[in-house]
Amino acid sequence: MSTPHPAGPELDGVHPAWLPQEAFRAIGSRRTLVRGDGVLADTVRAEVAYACALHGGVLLTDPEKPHDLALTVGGAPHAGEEGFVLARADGVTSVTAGGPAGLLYGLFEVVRRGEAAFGADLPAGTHRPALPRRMLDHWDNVDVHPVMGQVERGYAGGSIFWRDGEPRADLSRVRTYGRLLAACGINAVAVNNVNVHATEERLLTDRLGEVAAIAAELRPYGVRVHLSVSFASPVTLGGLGTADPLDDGVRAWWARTTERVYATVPDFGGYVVKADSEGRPGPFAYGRDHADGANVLADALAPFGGVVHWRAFVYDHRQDWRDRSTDRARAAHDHFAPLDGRFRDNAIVQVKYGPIDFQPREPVSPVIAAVPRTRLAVELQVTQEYTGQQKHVCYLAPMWREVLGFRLWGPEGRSVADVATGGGLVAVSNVGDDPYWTGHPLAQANLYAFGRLAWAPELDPAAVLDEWIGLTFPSAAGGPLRRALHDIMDGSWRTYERYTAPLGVGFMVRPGHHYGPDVDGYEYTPWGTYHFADRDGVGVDRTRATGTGFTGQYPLPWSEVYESLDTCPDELLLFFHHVPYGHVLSDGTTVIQHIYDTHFSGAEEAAAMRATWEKAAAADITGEPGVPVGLHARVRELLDEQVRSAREWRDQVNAYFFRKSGVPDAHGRPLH
Ligand code: BDP
Repeated sequence: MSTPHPAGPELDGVHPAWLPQEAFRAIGSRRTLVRGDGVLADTVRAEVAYACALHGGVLLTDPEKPHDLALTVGGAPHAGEEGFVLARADGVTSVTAGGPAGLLYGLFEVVRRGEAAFGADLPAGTHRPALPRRMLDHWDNVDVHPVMGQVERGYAGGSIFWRDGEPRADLSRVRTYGRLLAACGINAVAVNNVNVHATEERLLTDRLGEVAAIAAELRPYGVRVHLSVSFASPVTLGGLGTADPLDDGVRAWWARTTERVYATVPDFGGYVVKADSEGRPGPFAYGRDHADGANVLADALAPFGGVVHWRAFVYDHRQDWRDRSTDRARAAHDHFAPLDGRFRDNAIVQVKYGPIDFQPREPVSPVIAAVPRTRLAVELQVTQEYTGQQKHVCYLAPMWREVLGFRLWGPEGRSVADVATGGGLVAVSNVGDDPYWTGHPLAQANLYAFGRLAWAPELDPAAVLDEWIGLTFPSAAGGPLRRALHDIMDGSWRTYERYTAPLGVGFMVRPGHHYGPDVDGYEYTPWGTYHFADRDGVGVDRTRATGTGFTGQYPLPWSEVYESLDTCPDELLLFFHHVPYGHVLSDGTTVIQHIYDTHFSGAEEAAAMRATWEKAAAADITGEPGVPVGLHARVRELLDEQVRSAREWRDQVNAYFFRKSGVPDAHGRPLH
């Protein structure tokens, strides 16, 4: 179908992210035997040949020749298509893969381990992904959208697929992207925005060739392509009078259209749909529900083994803020819990991790516990829409680790990751055509960590960061840089949380673009994102006793834990409760004093991050082969902005709550 990477994957002017040439030294300086057929095995051979050309080793195909590393497909059926067994004995490291994809992932596991893969003997260990689909959704537009630009919520330049309405002529960067994704375990990409505008709609029909061209670049790295489609397509593209999912003509249109997709892209992954959400068309217009809607697409995809990812992000964005019964947090559960059991087997309900919208702190969405007879995927946001927009360092793996490990039915019950084994883990991509891929060079770690946690949700975020550092800065990784990056990044999500909206209340961002503070920005809008601060207190009462009843959407023990002020975790207090400023938290501080303290310390921590980066630079990290000078300067500039912005957050939030409450800071610090 397609040839593997023809040559070196380095691109002119583009930073090679976590696979610079140096990362291949351990493999590239050895004798490696590769056995297997097909496009993925060819990729592995090309990768090994490339590494050997760089570092003087040899690629072998004859098993009789002595070798240091053997990469073989077959002989490990228990590892599954994507899994492999890794061992070292008698001076030979071996990867025995369950299928060709396992060979590719096994290769990158050896790359990750570097010299350690060729050291002491290693008992045979089976590696296989915990989640079947590990997917990135690109919110890329084909045309430049007048408000959202080329990439909606994109903070890394333009799209790597499209530019100004046209496909990019040179897709070699997409090939390199596929390589980076394979190296952290990602196996699926949706190439266009969930908000499917007129031009993007046509990717499904007359612009399908563009999708096929992208698929051809990603295929050698085991990444399948998915497409976001509009529910209204039978009308807008097919010229039918209706998109009613129960209409025979509509069903036939989806079936025909999907057949053509597979004729063009035989390994096409499936559709992603945002329906009846923020103005997108959906089944409600025809009096149908979301199971009806998802199933018509699922039926069209089923003969070809495709899946539809149907998003549960369904709510009314024009609600009346005075009527608390319309609590936006409730919406997804209200819509989807009653539909459990009605979705086809290849319809996957894709649920954002929290009930509102990718805030730095939310409780886990109750929908994840509410549809046991439905295949479910959890959606994260790698692009940092609400977490500093890739101007701020905010390493998100600790948050994702908490979400994935959250036990929905209490300590003995299943975790979010367990539930997601039915569908997978999805995230909105943070990649664009920026030379560093992600705008902020350190934001690459989020992309890498997403893939690794989707493969193994129990991984320790600091260990994942360590892997990323080792793979990204192999020459400098043993020195002060490793320590400096841990100091800056390990705790950066909590730092961000401290200087932004307090105690889980969320959404104190500037309306529209969502960068920087505006405490009341969304307070009187219809979007359903409120903090209800007045002179006496703050927070949203979502209890059953006196509030919106949202706590009742959780199973035990959480419905009770969140309902009670005595047991609700502090970090989610204002998400679930409206409390007076004098309410005392578990550490003995009042809510108002906690707001002041965290905002002072958060802004100080941001300044400390900048100092750490400067100090590490003064030691020995500038200049090749450590951290390239350009990268160092980019991070420094961005840290300047982070420090400025963190102070702005501190001052606005503190001043706001001081003026509302009239309570001074216990330590006499200025509140502006
Ligand atoms: C919100 C974004 C918006 C997306 C929406 C979604 O602000 O741009 O379209 O999520 O997930 O967070 O569909």
